[in-house]
Amino acid sequence: MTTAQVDPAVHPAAHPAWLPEAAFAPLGSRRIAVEIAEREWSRLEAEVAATVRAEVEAAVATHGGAVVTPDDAPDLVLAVIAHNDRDAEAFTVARTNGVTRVTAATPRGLLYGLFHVVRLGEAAFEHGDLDVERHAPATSLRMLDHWDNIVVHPAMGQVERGYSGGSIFYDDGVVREDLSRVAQYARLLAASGINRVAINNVNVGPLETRLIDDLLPDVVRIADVFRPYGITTHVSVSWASPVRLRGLPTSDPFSPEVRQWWAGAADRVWAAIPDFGGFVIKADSEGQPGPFAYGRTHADGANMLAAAVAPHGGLIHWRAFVYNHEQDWRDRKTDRAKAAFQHFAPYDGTFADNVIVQIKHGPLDFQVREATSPAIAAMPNTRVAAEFQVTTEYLGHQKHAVYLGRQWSELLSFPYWGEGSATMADIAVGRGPGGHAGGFAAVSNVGDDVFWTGHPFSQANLYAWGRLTWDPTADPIAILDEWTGLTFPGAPAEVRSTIHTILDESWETYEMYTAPLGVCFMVYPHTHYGPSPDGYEYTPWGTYHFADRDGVGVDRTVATGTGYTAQYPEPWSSVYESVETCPDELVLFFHHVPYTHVLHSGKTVIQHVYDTHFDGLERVRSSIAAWEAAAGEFPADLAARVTDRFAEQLRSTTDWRDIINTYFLRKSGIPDAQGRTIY
Ligand code: GCW
Repeated sequence: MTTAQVDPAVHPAAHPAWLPEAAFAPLGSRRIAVEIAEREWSRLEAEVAATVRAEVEAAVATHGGAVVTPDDAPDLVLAVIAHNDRDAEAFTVARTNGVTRVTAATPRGLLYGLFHVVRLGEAAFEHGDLDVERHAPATSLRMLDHWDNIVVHPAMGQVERGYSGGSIFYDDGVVREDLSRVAQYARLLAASGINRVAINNVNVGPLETRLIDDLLPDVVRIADVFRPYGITTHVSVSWASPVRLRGLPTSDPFSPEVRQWWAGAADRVWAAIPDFGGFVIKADSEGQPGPFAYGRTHADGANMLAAAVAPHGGLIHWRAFVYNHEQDWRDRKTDRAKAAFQHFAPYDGTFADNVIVQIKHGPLDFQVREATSPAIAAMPNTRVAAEFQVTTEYLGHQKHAVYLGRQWSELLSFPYWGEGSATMADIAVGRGPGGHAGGFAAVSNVGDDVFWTGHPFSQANLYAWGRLTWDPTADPIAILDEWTGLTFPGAPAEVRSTIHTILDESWETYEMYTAPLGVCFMVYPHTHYGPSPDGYEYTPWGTYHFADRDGVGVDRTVATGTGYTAQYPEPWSSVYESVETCPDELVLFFHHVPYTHVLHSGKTVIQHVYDTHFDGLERVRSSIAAWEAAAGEFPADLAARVTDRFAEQLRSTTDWRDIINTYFLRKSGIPDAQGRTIY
């Protein structure tokens, strides 16, 4: 029995995701020696050491192997040895004389090494001698942010942008009594590479504000469940905490009383959880309070919090998602895409060492296709984290089968200064021009759903996120393969090939049948599900496409538009400025063009819209056919769920095709060259 077993009386049995017992068979049927030298380990390392032992014991008990001493002819040795590896999470694997040997400098490194062996399966034991191979994460900042509310929010529910049921942490109004599901989750995360979790929504309500106050004992309980898997707990805090919690008249970062209050709060939090990670904060964004109210900058605000947590080695993740959400749509000068750069780049170099500025990968909001955020490249003297969204707010609500590994991989490898230059991932891991590491953060897609993620295939996104934070250069299709192998061990080859057929290019498919050519936001306001081409057009949110009878797209050029292209370094600034060189997939993000504009592909914009929408639906139909042929090979409950989701995806995709095509036909008056039915 592992610590991660779920009490069926409290939670319906959760799907084991990528750690079913069968995945441990190759390891569990072996003779395994675990050597962890007695040392003055920190509490975290000591607990992780116990986890490694418990995992091995459970595996051999199930699969017939044995825990043996190093002298007793083991097949596998897992050893923490005095190592000069400075990366506490690194491990090495080697094979000599029929023995596979995993070593690390710490129990945490060993835990990652253990899961590596699970991933390898039989291959870990099959070969002759293998040279020492070192594995280490690209960064120690590999984070998931939960947008979970303790109390069900009237508009957003329990998990803001959550499509997988309720929260695994909270019942309506309280932290769950039984956190065994969280323990299972911690185990899944550790096996994917995640080592930090923020446990509540960045939109912090009155009750959630109290997590650093009278509800702190609940945070202690959650941290206790994450720790054995090497995961550090973080909390999202409200800028207005001193006012809300103690009735101070102000939250001004320059007020001595406010500074003192935060220092006291940090002291209390770290006294309760000595290895606590830090605070995440969304300030002056979408109605959240922040330092602007006092005429202070974001650097002033972040540095004040940073000073409070610095004595404890804590971090401040300060989000850069700051823009005017009360824009007048008549105002053509203000461009929401410019906001993060405008608010943060001028303060580059002024943030404290323990501040991480967390910037969304794109300048708008996790769209299926938008440009990369220029702000990420504009702060060489700041620790910058790249923020992603695993939950599919704009990508089908975990009702559509959409694998995001390829999208993330493409974004992470975007070379900001041209071919061969530092990429988004390089900047985040500290290999950019200034050499400061901020790491990676993403919004989780997990809830109390039996499959964790609503659509069972959305588990692959969570897994891929963890793996890409560990190695952002990993091949996302190989990761998908790895996920399939772990999740359905021993399944027939058909299972693997069906998953590839459905998921490999599903991101592109989703792009085809939704908003075209980087135009963004043609979704229903608020829910962000389903086609509503003008849903945001005359709203205060700053997300417009300006379609009229002649053309569509946002002119973000310096020459005639909002001037946004100037925020990019060369060559991108010039590449995007000119409609001649702008890549097709972003042409409407950067330019307003006539429907008859001819793309590099040779098609006109309008014909591209029609073709991709007809083809996108056909691609979904092919996925469904592939699914129907192989569904019988999958576990029945999972298959039933997937079948159900596909029915909804087909309905929704048909809506997308017909509504987007009809909208553009009515706007442009230009018929489809192939004469297909448009309404
Ligand atoms: O994408 C938008 C979402 C909000 C979210 C916000 C953010 C948590 O629609 O639900 O708020 O981004 O990232 O802060």
